[in-house]
Amino acid sequence: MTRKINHIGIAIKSIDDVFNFYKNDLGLEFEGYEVVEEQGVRVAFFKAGESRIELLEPLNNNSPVAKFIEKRGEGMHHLALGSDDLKFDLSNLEKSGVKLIDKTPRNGAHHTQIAFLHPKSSKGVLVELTQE
Ligand code: CMX
Repeated sequence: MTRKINHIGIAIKSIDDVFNFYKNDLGLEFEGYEVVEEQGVRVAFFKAGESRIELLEPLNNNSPVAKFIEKRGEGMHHLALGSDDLKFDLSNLEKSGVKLIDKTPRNGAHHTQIAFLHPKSSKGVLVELTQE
């Protein structure tokens, strides 16, 4: 199996502040906005080849992304890798001793199913698995 990068999530206070940088300066194709209420974020997508850049703006101060920015500042938030079978992958990862944040898939943006792995297993990087 070849696992592709589905997207890279970047946490920022305001999408408006960086919109021109990604769209006009870098020339990435803007695909649209989406609010993922249950995860407390508004998301803007930019196409980058077969992958995407996902800008994450907190919807309120209680959003996990607001807390991330408060603690670590704006910047890279997570790396999302594709999965053909999320439940199967999660079960195998758990058997291998990988610490999971999500033991079962949850709804992501773009009608995806997603699950986060605990950064402890990846030396500090929040990894998401995404099933289209
Ligand atoms: N990078 C590195 N470490 C991170 C991290 C990040 N972005 N976010 C959290 N962590 C660390 C925490 O510091 C914590 O570490 P310790 O256990 O050592 O204290 C650990 O991961 C667990 O974090 P938590 O906040 O205590 O755990 P929760 O289960 O409450 O939440 C998470 C974890 C990742 C789901 C949440 O913090 C989060 O970021 N939610 C928003 C997710 C998001 O981006 N949603 C939009 C997705 C849209 C899509 O991609 O489709």
